[in-house]
Amino acid sequence: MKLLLTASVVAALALVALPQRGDSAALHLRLTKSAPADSSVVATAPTEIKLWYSQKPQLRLSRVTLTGPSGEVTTGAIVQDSVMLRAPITGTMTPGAYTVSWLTASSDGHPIRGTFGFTVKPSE
Ligand SMILES: [Cu+2]
Repeated sequence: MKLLLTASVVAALALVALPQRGDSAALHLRLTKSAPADSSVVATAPTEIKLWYSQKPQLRLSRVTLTGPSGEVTTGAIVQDSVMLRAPITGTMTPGAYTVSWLTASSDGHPIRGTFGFTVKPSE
């Protein structure tokens, strides 16, 4: 009986100690909003990219890349404000289609990435 009890306690502890698997999506943040917004058409070139997440991202693991008709556009150091990341655009933006690629991590440290696009309308 004592042995059986010990075995069940060990089994219960093993369940509690089971590591959280990396595919547990509930632990992972997702992009909830951006500025410019996904698939938006803007009349003037933005001066920054803003990304809002479902939970606080890790700044030191965050990267933002902006690519346009003439290739990559230079962005400055990312600034964090709680669940929001902001990357200033320091390069020149001509009218055309742009893609934002972002990389960050939620609290468990697993990298999460995504892309979205927007268009800068030619001036009339
Ligand atoms: Cu994870």
